[in-house]
Amino acid sequence: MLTPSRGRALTLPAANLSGGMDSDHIEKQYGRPPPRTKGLTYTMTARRKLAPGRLIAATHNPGKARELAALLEGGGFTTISAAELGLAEPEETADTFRGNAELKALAAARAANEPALADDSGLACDGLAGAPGIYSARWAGPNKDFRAAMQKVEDGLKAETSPDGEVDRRASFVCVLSLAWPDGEVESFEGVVRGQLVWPPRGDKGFGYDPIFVPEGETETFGEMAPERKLPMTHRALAFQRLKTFLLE
Ligand code: ITT
Repeated sequence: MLTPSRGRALTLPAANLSGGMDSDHIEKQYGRPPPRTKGLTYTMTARRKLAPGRLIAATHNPGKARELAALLEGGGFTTISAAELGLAEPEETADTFRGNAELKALAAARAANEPALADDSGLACDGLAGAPGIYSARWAGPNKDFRAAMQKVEDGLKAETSPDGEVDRRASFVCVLSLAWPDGEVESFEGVVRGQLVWPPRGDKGFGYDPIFVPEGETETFGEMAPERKLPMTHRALAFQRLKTFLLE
């Protein structure tokens, strides 16, 4: 069990503060919130680090598995997915991205007796009050028909057209990455990328909702971008950057 370090002040990335993830985590683990010092600075705990080696990508989604492997390569990690290991796919019973990411990471880590990294992610549309959100995979149905899921998003947005004919096309891709150890320790980090939804879908290079999402400041959809161009600007890469800062370096 880790003990809180004394007096090691660290400024957290903004998303961790606004998401309250780190203060939640500290409160859960030590029974009290982190001491607040000046401004946005918390006195942090010394966290368990992950040693390079094999890491389980606790996913059955090949698009995610590819992106997680690309993010981890170079740091001395090789990944193997839960699908490749034949691990069961746990039911996503939580009502938050973080809850589902943690349950997937813990299930894989316990089943394989090795650390595991899970990703729970999705598309949150402003015009649909955040839907499909944690239901992003479920909107594609059992056959994983993302053409139908994207059509459902578009139909939903059109149905919400304002009286002056405006369709709110703003959206976010959200990702929570959770790293779990077999003894039940788990750490989570969030990344969000803002963008605009387009119709019709464009490009076939990505997966899921990529063909309808244009990230802020870009003109191409994620589906039109080469994987090396898409990955660094994703919700997944942002979450990974935070995880790396705290757990890998
Ligand atoms: P695992 O639970 O096995 O990881 P899943 O596909 O069921 O796979 P989620 O429950 O996290 O994963 O569902 C997230 C869905 O959101 C996913 O199926 C994608 O369609 C979509 N999504 C997430 N990240 C995406 C990205 O970078 N590009 C396009 N779509 C994405």
